[in-house]
Amino acid sequence: MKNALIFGLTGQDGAYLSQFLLKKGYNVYGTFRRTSHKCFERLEEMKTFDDVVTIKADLSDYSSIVSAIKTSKPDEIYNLAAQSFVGASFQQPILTSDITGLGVLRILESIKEHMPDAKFYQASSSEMFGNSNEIKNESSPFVPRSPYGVAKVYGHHITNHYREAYDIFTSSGILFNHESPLRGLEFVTRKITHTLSRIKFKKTKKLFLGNIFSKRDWGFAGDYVEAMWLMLQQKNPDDYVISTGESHSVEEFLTLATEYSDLGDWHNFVEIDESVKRPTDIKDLVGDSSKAQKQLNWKSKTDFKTLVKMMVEHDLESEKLQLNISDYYKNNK
Ligand code: NDP
Ligand code: GDR
Repeated sequence: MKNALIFGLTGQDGAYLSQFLLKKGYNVYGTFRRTSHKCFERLEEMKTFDDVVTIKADLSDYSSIVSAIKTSKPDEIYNLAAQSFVGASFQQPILTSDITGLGVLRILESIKEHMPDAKFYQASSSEMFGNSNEIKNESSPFVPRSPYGVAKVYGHHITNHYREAYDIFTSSGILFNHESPLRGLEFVTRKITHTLSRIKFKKTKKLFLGNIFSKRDWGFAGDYVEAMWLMLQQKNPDDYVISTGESHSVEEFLTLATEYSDLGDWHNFVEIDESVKRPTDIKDLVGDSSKAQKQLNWKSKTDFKTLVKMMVEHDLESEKLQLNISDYYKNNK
């Protein structure tokens, strides 16, 4: 049995990847940060919590990274940990650079010193590309437009450097936006589906959004974690763009989600909040994943409509469940 170590186990992708690797028969280890609140909710939802070994580690703390690597003796290491919210990177640029950028170097140094035969996956991002009308592939230039994007470019280049300089198996997945019912509540897709379900159940009245004309290439996280794994099963390390190949605007997402929530015209409850808009943003991002299709035999399976429907249905269901639970307690006082 192979050992896998996931940095960023508690995030959206960590939850899907842990489930995927457990099904493949891996011993799965994953890192978490001490928090004052519950942090394993996603793993509980995916029913993987009992089957993974959790290790406390923070990407700002080199010794905890070394310790995680020594404890798990991994064949494969997946770095999914990051300050991953682009919006927050404008308010916390130094923290973002330290975790999302330098954090990658701390892992790579630990691998070089303690586990040089382990294969390493770096979660690179389409945010590295920035604005231009072209469809992006592995050769497209990086012109990032946020502190997050800049930090990811550093993580990407340092990953390639350790491949070249020290012959370590390091691969980067340049993933475009991928969403799911486990997506963080601040990202626009989940913010929309979660708030719509609260409007539906009369817990709130308004949905405040920023630039609804932004377009993104949105896929399903469950499909994308398979690509991460496939990259580490290749003979040689490499970089791959992972995307669906089509983009949709936030407005399109909102319109469809409102329709699936049966809430009428979204103009009745959506307000544009200027403070949510970013100092710089990317207008449109579309990826060309033909290299991954050819070399990894990977293809995005879930289309846009199915993704929106899945997220809406999940959030409506959980609001309904919460309502039933509170009714139950009211009736059984
Ligand atoms: P999430 O924000 O859901 O998860 C991020 C993970 O990183 C969480 O487990 C979080 O822990 C952890 N983390 C944050 N700060 C630290 C730290 N200082 N030390 C250790 N761990 C930390 O992101 P996703 O799952 O969506 O994304 C996974 C990776 O892929 C990220 O690197 C992201 O930047 C990248 N990416 C994501 C894309 C997407 O569309 N989802 C697209 C392209 C790249 P905690 O739970 O404690 O906050
Ligand atoms: P993104 O995702 O920045 O692409 O980064 P996000 O969902 O935050 O924004 C997408 C687009 O929607 C616009 N937008 C809003 N965004 C948020 N969060 N909230 C709003 O209310 C809102 N209104 C409009 C944004 O301006 C933007 O244009 C995600 C993250 O997962 C990164 O970690 C990852 O690297 C990239 O995707 C690829």
